[in-house]
Amino acid sequence: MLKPLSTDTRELVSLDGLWRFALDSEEVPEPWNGPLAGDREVPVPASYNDLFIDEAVRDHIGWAWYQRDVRVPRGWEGQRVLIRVGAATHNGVVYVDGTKVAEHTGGYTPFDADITDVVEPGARFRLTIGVDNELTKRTLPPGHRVTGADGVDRLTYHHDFFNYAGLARSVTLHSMPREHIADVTVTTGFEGTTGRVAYRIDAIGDAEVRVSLRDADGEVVATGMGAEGLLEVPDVTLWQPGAAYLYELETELVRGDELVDAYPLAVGVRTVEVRGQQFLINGEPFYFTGFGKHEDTPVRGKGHDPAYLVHDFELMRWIGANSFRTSHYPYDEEVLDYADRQGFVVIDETAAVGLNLGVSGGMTARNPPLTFSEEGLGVAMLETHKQHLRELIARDKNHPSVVMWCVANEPASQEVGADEYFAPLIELTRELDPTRPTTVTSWLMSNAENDRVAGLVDVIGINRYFGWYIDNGNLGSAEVRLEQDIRAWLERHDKPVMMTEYGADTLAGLRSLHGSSWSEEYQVDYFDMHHRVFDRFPGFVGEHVWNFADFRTTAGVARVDGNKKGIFTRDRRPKSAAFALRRRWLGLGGRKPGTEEA
Ligand code: BDP
Repeated sequence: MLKPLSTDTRELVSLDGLWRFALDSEEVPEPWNGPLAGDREVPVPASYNDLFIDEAVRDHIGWAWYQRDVRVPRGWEGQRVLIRVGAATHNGVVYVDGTKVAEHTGGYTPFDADITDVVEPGARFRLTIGVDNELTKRTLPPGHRVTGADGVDRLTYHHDFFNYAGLARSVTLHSMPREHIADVTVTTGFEGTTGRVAYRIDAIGDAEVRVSLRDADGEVVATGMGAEGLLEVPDVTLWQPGAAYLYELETELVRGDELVDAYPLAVGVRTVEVRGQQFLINGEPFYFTGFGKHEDTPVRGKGHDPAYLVHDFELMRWIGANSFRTSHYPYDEEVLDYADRQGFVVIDETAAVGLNLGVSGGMTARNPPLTFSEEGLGVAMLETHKQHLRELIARDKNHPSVVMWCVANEPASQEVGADEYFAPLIELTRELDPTRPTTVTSWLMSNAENDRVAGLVDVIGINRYFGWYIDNGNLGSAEVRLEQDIRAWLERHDKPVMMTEYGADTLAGLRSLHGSSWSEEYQVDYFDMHHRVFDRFPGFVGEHVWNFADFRTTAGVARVDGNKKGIFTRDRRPKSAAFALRRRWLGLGGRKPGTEEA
């Protein structure tokens, strides 16, 4: 799915800014039919939950309505006119005046509403977008309503981060010609000094397709005709972790001298491969250092914020991180564009978190049904999950920064039915993108012996909390367990194994002479212990600390004002562990500990 851009043939108008806002509880039955009730306004992009001093907004369950007036530019006569919604969490519906023009499910992927037939260039219309945050057995992530003893409904779910809602990403009015480039797919490779860019253009209409590839100086280095082809790039400069280099693929539809449509795409030439227990980028072993992150900031919630984007990358560079995982959902597209330009490596994850009915808000649930049984999440969830994968890969397939698809985080992979559930998903992922490896992160209760999913994926990602949820305060015992756990995975599977999560809650400023848990000293000791263990295994391919920063969670006994496993606080101040990690990671420089190059 191509991002809206302004090109020689396309235009866009940002609809970001303040919109009128109302909850469904405050509304008339058909809010799109007139101005919204009340005088609330909210910014787009932002989650709405933390904006007001009002629990009704913060804890709202169900539909909320956004509205503004929009004018279609006069010059758009004869063009297709669309509205791109970057994300509506988790269900979205779009109305132009009284007409419904789009509906979408999935809170972290974009969708378009084609409004060509219901608007007039030069005229104004009322745009209303409904956003529903309810989680059910059919949504990803899953969740459900629980009625308390007080008769009040609350949402519960099987993950800890707060269920922020709203229009957290940009909304754009955009135009494109009726005959247009609908999609572009590139895959890249190289042999010796010659780069290869295979491309496929899906076009609407019968105009001719023409492509040219420009280097970073704007020089044309290869050209092609036709909807599919292979471009050869002499003396190619590769896209490398930490040393991004981007070409631009200019795709055009032409009829004689007429330019029908044009769309430019950034292309990084690189390869990704799993060989034995190695993870190779451009044929070189790559060692992941970095984080599981969240889109989470004060006040804005999950609202995309380019200032935090730039600052977070700056902090990651400072600390020596070369990569991150988009835990636990696809991030704003701008994050990936920026990673492409900045040379960060990304593990791109779906919103499939909490496929684990044995966990409730981070705690163990009582007598849950088997997660993948019909009584649990069942076949309906499999269909939802497939749709999420299709949308993620359609959106992110061309990013050189993305080196692996994470199909799910911490499912109940030890339960009966997990293999039957995941086999078709992994197959679908490979069918949609044969060029990137797959992973599913494994939770603490699933180990090399009882796991049923690791055999299906290319890379084994383990989330481990020895020294936190198990052996809290006892790093000696935790070290033994951790070593046994990693050894067992490496012995059972001839696949790369990496740590996709390890972390300890730490209250910034709490110091301890005894290294007691929750203190900054404990977090440092906890990581030292892990790194000692990792370095004993040459087959290990990386370490992603949980989490980059403290983040907001649901209320609960296990969380004090949120999840405090951040290396940075929520406002991005370093804890002591940041300096210790920096020493280690800058020293490693992206290479496996113990290898000659390190
Ligand atoms: C893991 C989850 C992650 C949690 C973390 C924790 O993957 O989302 O935040 O545990 O408990 O199980 O801190």
